[in-house]
Amino acid sequence: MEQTFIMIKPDGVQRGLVSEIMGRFEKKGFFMKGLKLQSVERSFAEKHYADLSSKPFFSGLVDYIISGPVVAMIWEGKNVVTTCRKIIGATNPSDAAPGTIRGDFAVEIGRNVVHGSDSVESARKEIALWFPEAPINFESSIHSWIYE
Ligand code: DAT
Ligand code: MG
Repeated sequence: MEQTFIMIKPDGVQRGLVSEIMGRFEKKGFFMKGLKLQSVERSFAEKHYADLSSKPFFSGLVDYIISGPVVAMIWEGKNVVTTCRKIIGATNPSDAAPGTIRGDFAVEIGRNVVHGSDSVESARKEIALWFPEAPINFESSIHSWIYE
């Protein structure tokens, strides 16, 4: 089944929003297939955001991502990439609808608390980068209560 990479950024960790953010994906009916608290090195953050390296905000973005530990996660489910982006909300929290994570918990674009892969292809790349170890394979016992 489809997987996505979700990261709770340093501000989300410091502000104690980890369980709130994880709970939204969990309660939706997606399954956590990877989880770790991780300090991020500059070169690793630059790799994660390589597509944005020409943007004027790139160095500030990298400084922010390495400013404290992050929570890196794999989530699995039907249409999980697109649906998690909807749950997360617009990049700029000023444009993010109430009810989305960024709409509810963030104000500034440079402190938008959470990352989610933007396509199945980037999810595949990001999962490979953040979780090089063998994936954990299990099926939740409530799977058939959520999926037909
Ligand atoms: P998203 O995180 O919604 O996928 P993105 O991939 O375009 O957005 O950008 C990655 C992060 O970079 C984003 O979460 C916040 C920051 N960012 C994006 N556009 C920005 C801008 N115009 N000014 C400052 N930071 C920006
Ligand atoms: Mg992005």
